[in-house]
Amino acid sequence: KMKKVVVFTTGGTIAMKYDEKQGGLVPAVSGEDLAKAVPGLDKLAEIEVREFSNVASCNMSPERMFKLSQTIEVALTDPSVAGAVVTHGTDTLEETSYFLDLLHASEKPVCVVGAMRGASDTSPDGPANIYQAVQVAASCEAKDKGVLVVLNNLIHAAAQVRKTHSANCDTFGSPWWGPIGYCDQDRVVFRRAPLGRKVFNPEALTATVDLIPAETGLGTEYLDVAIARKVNGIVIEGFGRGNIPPAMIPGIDRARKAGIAVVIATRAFAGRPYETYAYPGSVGDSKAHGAIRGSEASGAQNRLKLMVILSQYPNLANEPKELEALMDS
Ligand code: DAS
Repeated sequence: KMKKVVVFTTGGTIAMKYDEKQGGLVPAVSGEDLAKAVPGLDKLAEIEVREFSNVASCNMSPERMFKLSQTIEVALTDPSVAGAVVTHGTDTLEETSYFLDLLHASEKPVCVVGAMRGASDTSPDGPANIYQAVQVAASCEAKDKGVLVVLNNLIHAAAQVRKTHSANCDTFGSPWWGPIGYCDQDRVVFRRAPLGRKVFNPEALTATVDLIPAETGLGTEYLDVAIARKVNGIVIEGFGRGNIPPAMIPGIDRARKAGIAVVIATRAFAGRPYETYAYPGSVGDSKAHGAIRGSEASGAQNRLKLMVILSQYPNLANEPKELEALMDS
């Protein structure tokens, strides 16, 4: 019997066409049309298309990601459903994929897919990418590997993938790690599996978290704005090992006094932030002022993770050791 795959469409260039009046690509293609544009899709699996939204991915928000996650997980509880595919704009695809991965306990595959060329462009990449995403979602090999990103024949783990080029079709990469598999004509080939996934299950997404990039010469300006906004957490994207301008440190003090969790991430593509150094602005210094280490994921991903964790365990904002154990994993 043919496997069933549910395709959730959210929008993105994959579902866009050129509009002469507006002079650019705009959302134009329905979920049904998307599936119809893929020759041979019906031979891979029984497809059910559900339109979740049709927006450019700059409109994605953590709240929408949470709703999408809940919708997918409910669909996957149906024993007749083998896996899910999500079509998504590539701009924030790595955020939504990571968010879905954080909440994905089922062993069934969820594949997130996009396209760099619009549906009306010459040689659109969307149809081939959708074909491959369904191929992966319907495969036994993809089971128990969390949320996967499938584009340009390659399969990436959600926690490792980044959009690396603003326009090229070969844009998704997993810096330092590489893809975990690829799609071939007859089957899906995996060579690695992501390790160390931790799954959370907050009832609602209640926590707010701001992401603040360290900038050379920066003081407490943005930290003070976040404190005034009464966020529950702040992720600072530091340099290299997580070092930040020393003039930001008094802002960490003020945030911690207000009960706001402060997490240090790195703007480097890979590697963990760590208290290697003891000079002003180092992670050692930030930690002495109440901040904690995040993980080797991007600042944006650390932000989403902190939102999820503080939504599930609000009291951890004032338990730095326990919070760090969850964040740096
Ligand atoms: N249109 C952009 C987006 O929605 C880019 C894309 O989808 O490739 O993210």
